[in-house]
Order: sequence, then C-alpha cells, then structure tokens
Amino acid sequence: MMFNYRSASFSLVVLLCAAPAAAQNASQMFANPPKLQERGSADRNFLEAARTAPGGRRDFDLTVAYTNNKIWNPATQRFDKVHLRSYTGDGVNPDAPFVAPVIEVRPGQTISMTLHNKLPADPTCTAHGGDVNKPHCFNGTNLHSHVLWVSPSGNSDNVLLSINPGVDFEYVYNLPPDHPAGTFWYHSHRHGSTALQVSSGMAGALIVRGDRLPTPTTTGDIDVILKNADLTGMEDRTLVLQQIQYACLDAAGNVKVKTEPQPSPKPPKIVAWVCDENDVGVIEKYDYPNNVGFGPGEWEDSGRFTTINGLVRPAFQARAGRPERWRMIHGGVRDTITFGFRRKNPAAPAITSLTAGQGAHFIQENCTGELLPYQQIAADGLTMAQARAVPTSTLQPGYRYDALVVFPEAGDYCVVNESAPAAGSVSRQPTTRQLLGMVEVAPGTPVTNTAGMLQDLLSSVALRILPADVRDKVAAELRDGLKFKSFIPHPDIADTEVTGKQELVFFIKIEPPPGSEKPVVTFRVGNKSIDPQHFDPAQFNPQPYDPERIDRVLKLGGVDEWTLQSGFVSHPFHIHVNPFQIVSITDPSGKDVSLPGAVDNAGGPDPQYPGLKNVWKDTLWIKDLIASPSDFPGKLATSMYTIKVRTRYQRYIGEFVLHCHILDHEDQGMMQNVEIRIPDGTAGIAPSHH
Ligand SMILES: [Cu+2]
Repeated sequence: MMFNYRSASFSLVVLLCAAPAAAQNASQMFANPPKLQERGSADRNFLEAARTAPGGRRDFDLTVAYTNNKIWNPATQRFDKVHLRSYTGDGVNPDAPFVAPVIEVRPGQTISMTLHNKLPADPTCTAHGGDVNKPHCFNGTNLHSHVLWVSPSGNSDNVLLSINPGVDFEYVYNLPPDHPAGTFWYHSHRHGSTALQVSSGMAGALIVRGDRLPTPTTTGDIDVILKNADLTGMEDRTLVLQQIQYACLDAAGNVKVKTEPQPSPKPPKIVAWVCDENDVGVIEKYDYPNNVGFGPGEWEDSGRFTTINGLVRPAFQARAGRPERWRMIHGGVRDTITFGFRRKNPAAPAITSLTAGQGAHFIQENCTGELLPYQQIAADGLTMAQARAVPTSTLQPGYRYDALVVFPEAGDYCVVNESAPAAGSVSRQPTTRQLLGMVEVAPGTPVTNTAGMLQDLLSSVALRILPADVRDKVAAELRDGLKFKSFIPHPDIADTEVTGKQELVFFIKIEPPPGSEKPVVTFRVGNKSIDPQHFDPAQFNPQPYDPERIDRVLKLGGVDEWTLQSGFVSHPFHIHVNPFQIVSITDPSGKDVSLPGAVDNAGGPDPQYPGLKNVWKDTLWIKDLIASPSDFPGKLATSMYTIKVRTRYQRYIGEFVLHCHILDHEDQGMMQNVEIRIPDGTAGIAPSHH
C-alpha cells in the first residue's frame, strides 16, 4: 500500500513538473528536416513520375543569408536569440532554421543547384593578402556534396571555388546511373570559413534513394528490402547532428561566460557560455579576445547542446517491435558522438532544466538500462557487406551511419551520447555522457531478439518482392546474420588489384617562439609514413596547405593502398570523390583492432574501430594517443595507430582536396590538393595544364 501511494503521488509530481516543460518544448518534437522544394514547385504541378525518373533533371535554389531566430536552451528554460549565417530555401522550418533542408535525389539524375550568396560584402574574400591558413572570408561560401560520386571539377563538386557575397552560381551534379543509394550530406567548404559556417548550422542531409533490384550479375539498393511485414516502407528517420556554438558577447567583444573557481594558482574554469535575456548569439570569430573559441575542449566548456535537426533534446515517438531506419549524420565541427539508447527507469522524473553537464548525472540516475543493441547497415552512405551489431555508433565529424533500430518494448528510452576516451574524441579529453533526446515507445509487439526479428523480416520481404532468379540467394544471405552482399555498391579490393601506394601523416606543429608566451601553432600534412622507432617530423616533412601546390598526383584507373597516421593527436581523415575500403587498423602494439570482436583499449576502451575491417567509408578517425600539448616533448613513437585503406580512382579526373574533418583544422591548413590525371598511354600519367 505504502509503495502504491508513494508511486502515485510521485507520478503526480512528475506530471505537474512535466506539464510546463512539455508546453515550452512543443517545438522540440523530432521531425525529419524539411525537404528542399524544387524551383517552381509551388507554381505548377510537378508530375511525380518526372521528378523521380532516373534520368530526370532537378532544379533547386539554395540561399545563404543571415537568419534571426532562436535556439532552445534547456539550461535556462528559455530560447536564446541568435543571428547566424544559414541556408534558406523553400521548405525550411521557420522554427528550426539552423539545419539545411534535405535534398532528395535518385541515381542518374542531373541536379542543378543554384547557390545565392546574400551575405554582406566581405573585402577579405578578394583582398586577403595574408596567410591563407588564417581564418578569413567569413561571408564567402561554396558547396560540397559530401561525398557524392561526381566530378570534382568545373561547376560540379568543386570546393576550390569561392562564391563571394552578391554572387549567384549554378552547381550541376551529374549523378551516374550506378551511383549508390544512401545517406550523404552537404555543407559549405570555403577554405578560411568552413568551420565558422558549418558550426552555424550550414549543413544538411543529401539522400540518394534507389529502387534497383539485385540481379544474378548486379547488386541492388538496400532501400528495396527495408519494408515492414505488410510491405509498406519502413519508418525512415534522418538525423543531422550539429554543434551550433553561438556566443553572446560583452561590450569588449568577449564571450560572456560563467566560471567556477579552481584551487590556486589555476585560473577560474569556464563552465558555460551564457546569454542574458536580450542578448543575441553570434558566431563571428574563431578566437575571441578572452581566448575562447574553437579550440579543443571549448565545445564542452560552452555548455551548448548537440542539436538534432536544429532541435535540442527532441522527443521521438516510436512503437514497440516496429523496425526503423535511422540515418545518423555528424554535420558538426566538434563533439565526438557515441550514439546509443538506454531504457529509462519508469519512475524517473521528467527532464526539465538540465544543463548539458547535468545530463551525465541524469543518465546515471535514470537511464539505467543496458545499451540497446542495434544494427548498423551502412557507413558513410555505403551499404556494408554485413550488418554490424553494435551497442553504440561512434560518429566523428563528417561520419554517417545508417542503422536498423527496433525498440523491444514500450516505455521511454534515453538517446545518449556515451563517453569517449581522450584519443577517441575531438576534444582530446575523455568526454562526459550527454543526453541527446528521448524516445517515447508506444505499446506494440514486444520483441526479445531484435536481430533475429530483422533477419526474419528482411528475408521474408526479399522472398516476396525479388525476382525468382535471386530471391532464394538473397533471403539466405539475410538469414545468415544480415549479410547484404547483394546490395553493396563497391566490390572488395583484392591484394592483386593494388597498383601503388600513398602515405599520409597529419601533424600539428607547436613552436614556442623565444620571448613569447603564446606558441605558434600550424596545421600540416606530411607525405611519408612515420618510422615507429624514431619520431622525427623532418622524416615526413609536414606542410601547411598551399593553394598553389598539388600535393599528390594520382592516376585514373589506379588503385592505391594508403597508410594513414597522425603525428600529433587524433584527426578524422576525409578525401573527396572516391571512397576507400578499410584494410587494417593497428594499435601501437601492432594489434589489428578493426577485426570484428577486437578490443581497442590502448588509450582507454574505445568501441569505434572493431568491426570496421573491409568497410567502405569516406571519413575515418586516425588515432594517436598523445592527448595534450604537454605530452609532446616526450612523445613516444609507439603512441600512433597505423591505418591502411585502399581506393580506386574511377571515372573522374581533376583537382580536389583531402583534409582533416575537424573543420577549424582544415581552415588553418590541415588540407592538401590532390589531382587525378589520365594515364599517358605508356606507364605514366599525362601532364595537366599546371
Ligand atoms: Cu585535425
């Protein structure tokens, strides 16, 4: 009796607490980002058949402008006003404008995307004059389709262009008919302002939908089998995860912060960036006068919240036993996201005014269930050869994972960002857990074995919808641990196919100039692997980005094995145009931690690598155990991981870039120009016009 009484009165308290929060948070219900509407679609009736035809032409407009709006701040239980650069276009949600609209296309289509730069004039775009690796041209922009398999040249996916204020420019992406269907994204990529613009929310999902069935000789699109038992389409969620790091400034231009005292002689520690009631948050500098900005650890210090489609801690609504496709896109510049679900204790209170930092305590007290296992089915948009059963997905900036999620029973599930070890995280320090949202799961059909249920479902769909000459084979593959061999876009690269090699080392050079307290920091890339016995930067000769220099010339039709390392702290490697296949990821002791079931704990337990062997990606974390600049003088060469990947240079020639996807590192020089040229007809490479 006592228990019932207490429980009843507790529920009443929760209800009373929850009511105002629910009202204030009404706009924080999860929804997929709005679709970008085609030019003229409001004026005339587009024929759906024309719009979805494989060879169809699609015309879009995207405008870049300052937008006045607001972002919910759970720490203060009010909206913060903000004034940020953003993409605007037909269909953008006026209540959540700091995520770009979804662009949905199909293989074989021609996409015309006219970018209109309506930002104010910016003389630093045309008369910069100084160091190209110092942030500049904040109002210049361009567009990167990350990573559509299209030409990097001319008016296609060419990030070497600057679309300055007042300029309109038509990009045209010709998606080949064999383009993979999957989860891609787009963002600005103007060297000098990439981090500033992407951290303002200038990123959006780019979804290629396909309906190609597998045949005895060709693979199909996984989209065709992702159906419910009644053959209706599976719930399809798109999540663009972002870190919108706005600051409210005082009269001197310093970021307004809240600090807590530290034991002497340490200076007070920043625990939050704050905004007073009439302040307007902005993102206008990489480094504000009070030494606050885009540095490591400053995202955590800011106390800002990772947003999902521009929403803070949204509420998802699901049904027990109903499978869902979650397309997770890390469209931010900071914060390693270790994405998972934990069952919430039914007696737990509603979330009201939790700060970002208090999220960890809330999870510890209330999200007490085990991590819910789910199935990754695609990495960086590319369907995997077999589903990877995971408790979490580690998303570094630029990453995508598509997952099949089944909530086994009714109740609330916390969407959590689990902690990551220092060497596995952008912040270079162990991260604390964050609460990203809440899933309210309505009663349905409870499931005990979600992996088995998905095998049964997808194999039964395959038997019912696929042609007779493939359906038994595909159904058997699906029943055998969710193998997707009939749906992969790129065949494995065998040892015998490799024609050459490339070596790459990321490096941050910290030089303490004599008589100055502030070291000079430069961001660099080297072209020669590190000898693990002797760490000597002269050996790999790392250089900052130089727009006039081609750092690598690659041959069309060639297949290279790349060796990737980092000489100082960890960085996500990203290359445009052609994706790569992971061959091995060896830890400092020489153990291959990419194998399924491997344990990667050299720098603290880290789930991000095991199971990635043979997976195709376009962005990959290059781990180095060195965690802080003070570790640098005594750096052990054995702190490095060595990663091998292989890539085919297919179809496209031209100049493009590879870079670190911590975008402020990219802006400051951790980037290279790469050019694919055609063979000369003998064994060499034909010269280009440089
Ligand atoms: Cu980096």
